[in-house]
Amino acid sequence: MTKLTRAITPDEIASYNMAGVVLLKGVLDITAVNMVRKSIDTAINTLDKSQSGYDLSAITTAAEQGDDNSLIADSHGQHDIKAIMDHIEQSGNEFLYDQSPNAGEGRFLLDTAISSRLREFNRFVRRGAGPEIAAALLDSKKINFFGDQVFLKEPGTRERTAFHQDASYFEIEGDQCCVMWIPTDPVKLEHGAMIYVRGSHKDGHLYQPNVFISQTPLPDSKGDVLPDIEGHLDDYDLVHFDTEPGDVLVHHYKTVHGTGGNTSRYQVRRAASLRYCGDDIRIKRRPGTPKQLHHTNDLKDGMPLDGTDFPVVWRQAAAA
Ligand SMILES: O=C(O)CCC(=O)C(=O)O
Repeated sequence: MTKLTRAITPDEIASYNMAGVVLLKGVLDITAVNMVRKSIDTAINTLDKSQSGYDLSAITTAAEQGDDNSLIADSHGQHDIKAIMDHIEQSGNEFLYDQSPNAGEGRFLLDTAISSRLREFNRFVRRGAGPEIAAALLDSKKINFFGDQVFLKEPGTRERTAFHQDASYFEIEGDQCCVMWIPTDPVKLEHGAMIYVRGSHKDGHLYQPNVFISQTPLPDSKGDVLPDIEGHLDDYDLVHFDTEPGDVLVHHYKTVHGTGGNTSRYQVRRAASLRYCGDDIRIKRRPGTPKQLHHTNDLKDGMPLDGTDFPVVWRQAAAA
């Protein structure tokens, strides 16, 4: 039985393929949205127990204040935060901030792999609408779940999310990978809506991953240098969408995207990001990418996605 409130249309599939992003209006029901919101809240309320959970606003504040003890205390899990902050300082890049009267009052929080910690969310990523959406867009015989992150920007969050391309953070290669951004609050530009460079999934570049709060690439990462999009917004074919709970924004994993801070006064912006892959995706190790501490298997170049780390969540029905 379908978990979608409606079918994905041929026009939506064409938009995904041509622009590298599509807004699927109202495809999730209220029960799914409420469960995702509750899961984000649970993850965020237990962020200190996650090895891959970060308060990026606390990190920018500590870096500005030269509070090395806090940066070192944060350097226990997925990232060496102190080394990354030193690397940003050496690069000469600034943190990317939005200006507003309340800038700095809110926090930018993120966590990775909450499906490995929260049973209901794990069920949703495997048995909810995500696999069906991926199957409709990726034209694949099977769909593997690849991973998840959650993002929260409180009102008054000054930190932008730097433009980046997910492909260079993911240790895979191929074409059939999509990312679903699932907002659980109404989102307009002022709350930190996702902004995409239309068609950038086809420009042939694999850009260095960056540190999100600055354009500085992650230490030791490889790839092309991403241009200064924030500094030249008019030069790019940018698109953003106002979204409501129930909507799902889906982008190709090579589509370049970023967001503003949340300069609104009262509205939090919570979203889950789910990643799914199709038949042609293979493992490709990349130096300098974020450690995926929840993975249980040793990954080798050329391996297809499989096993408990990348479960098959959808298969095409056999012909009768
Ligand atoms: O929500 C954000 O600030 C960034 C999300 C993002 O980059 C993603 O889901 O790929």
